[in-house]
Amino acid sequence: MPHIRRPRSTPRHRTLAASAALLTATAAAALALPAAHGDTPADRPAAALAGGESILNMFEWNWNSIAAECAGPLADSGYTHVQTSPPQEHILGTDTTPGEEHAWYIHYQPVSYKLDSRLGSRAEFANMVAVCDAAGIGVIADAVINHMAAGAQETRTGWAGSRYSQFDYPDAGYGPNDFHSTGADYCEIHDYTDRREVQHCHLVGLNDLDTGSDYVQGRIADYLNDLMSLGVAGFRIDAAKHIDAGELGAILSRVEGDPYIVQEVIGGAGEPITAGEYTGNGDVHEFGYPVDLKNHINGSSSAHYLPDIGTDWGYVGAAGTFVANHDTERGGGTMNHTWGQDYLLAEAFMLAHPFGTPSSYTGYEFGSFHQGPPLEGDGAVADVDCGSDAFTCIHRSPYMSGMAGFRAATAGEGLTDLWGEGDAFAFGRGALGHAVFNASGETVQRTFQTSLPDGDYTDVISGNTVTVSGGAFTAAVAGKTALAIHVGDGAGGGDGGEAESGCIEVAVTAQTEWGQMVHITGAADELGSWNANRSPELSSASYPRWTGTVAAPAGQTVEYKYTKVDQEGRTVWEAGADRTVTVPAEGCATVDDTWR
Ligand SMILES: [Ca+2]
Repeated sequence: MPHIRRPRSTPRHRTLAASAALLTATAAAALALPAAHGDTPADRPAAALAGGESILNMFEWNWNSIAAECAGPLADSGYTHVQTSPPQEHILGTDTTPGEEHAWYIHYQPVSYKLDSRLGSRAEFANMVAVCDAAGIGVIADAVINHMAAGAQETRTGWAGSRYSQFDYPDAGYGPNDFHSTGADYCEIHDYTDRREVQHCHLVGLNDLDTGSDYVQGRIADYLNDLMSLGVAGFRIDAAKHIDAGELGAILSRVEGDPYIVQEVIGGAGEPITAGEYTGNGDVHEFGYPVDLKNHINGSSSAHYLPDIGTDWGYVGAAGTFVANHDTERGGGTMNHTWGQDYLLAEAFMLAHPFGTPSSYTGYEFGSFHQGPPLEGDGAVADVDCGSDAFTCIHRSPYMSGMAGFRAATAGEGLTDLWGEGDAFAFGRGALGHAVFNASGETVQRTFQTSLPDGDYTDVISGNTVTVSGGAFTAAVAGKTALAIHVGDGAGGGDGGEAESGCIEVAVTAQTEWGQMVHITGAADELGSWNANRSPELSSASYPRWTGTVAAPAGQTVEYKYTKVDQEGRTVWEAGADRTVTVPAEGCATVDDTWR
């Protein structure tokens, strides 16, 4: 329908360059207290993820790098979805606060709905969705729909060349009549106990869209439908708390298909807007969950209470669970990757426990709050090179990728065979899996009762064999580590029908640091299914030549790479494309390579 803009006078107010620091300061303040809301039964029009599914939030990964990860290490990881950073056109880094050029938060300042950003082009986005889809991985896009950028009085140009100024974004189809609180009504959000202010005023100067307007709802739905047409599986709704829940529902009702929805609603004590208002639209990120994980794994509470985690702890029922996100990892309210094994234990627990829909997190190392990711000379985000740039690639850890597989294998089963003491605990998932978590500093050695069938299993974390006999297994679980076994791992639990076994005689020249071992890691089960911690270790007897004979499926072409794995399971991947070797029907293939 035609949209007629009625020009208004330009507001007198100075527009601040939006600072996400303020935005996140608000979030951090809200995190100080657990969310004070009840459990509202979900009556959602949106698709829920199934019990075995899990999301990997790949913050600031560009589209080509996500595609490569979907086709490689993620394909067999157990993760069923990835979440991207916002894909729409954004402001230029030069238009951020001086001293914060190229900050990550420019993605949260839309200029238009063109799928052209420093993370990649529309064609690259579409290719990523197709590649991930082919690997069985759905793509969830971060949708910034509450606001546009913090436009200035003068006309500026966005990443894709769209011109804009305050309350005027012609390439998005928005003029002054499409925003809340313009002209004499201009206001910014200060009082979080005032519902109208939170939803109608401007968040740190970000131009707040009139989401009650039929036209604006249609424009936002057009954007989401454009992403749906490229095959995305769902949306994370940024700043959902700043949009009336009913208006957001009206927007989502105009989206074709059946996307998964998870909404950012940060509850706070004494605030009128609660997560429970939004469950009619889909899942809501539960911000109390990561705070409780931190307090129980490395805080004042004992870890063995964690198996009880759920709505009894005051959480929203349709909960999106997480250990950290891009705001909280910087704000200090939750753990982040610098917490090492405590962080990995939290990720592993979240994936092992049935409550909620989990979003794991992988990002990059940063020295300051606003620091952006590695960039190319033209300002585009550089391709990820695990092991040699700032991207942590922590998701390749068995505590994450392997435990996503545990979640998939144990779907539909509740908790059984609970045990807990101090900061160590264990639980089964019916007859499908069993996990032990040791957040203490001491080794836990004991016999665990389990409902798993007798047989040999492969520990997802260490790759070691665990034998279940007579409904129990005995294990020594070192401090700050975990153990997880499940049926269907190719090693036990009645999983038969293995392919004929062939072999590869491996030699690779590689320099390593003290404590690192070289592995051959590949797509085949025998090579760890791209999980380096489960892949065969080579011998250093002829260092720097690493050698070994490893099992591989006979008569098949096998993809592989070399990895360096240290005693804590940290993995460095060699650079370049996957290698391939064809294993003969009888006898071994031979490879003689040099680390890249
Ligand atoms: Ca709003």
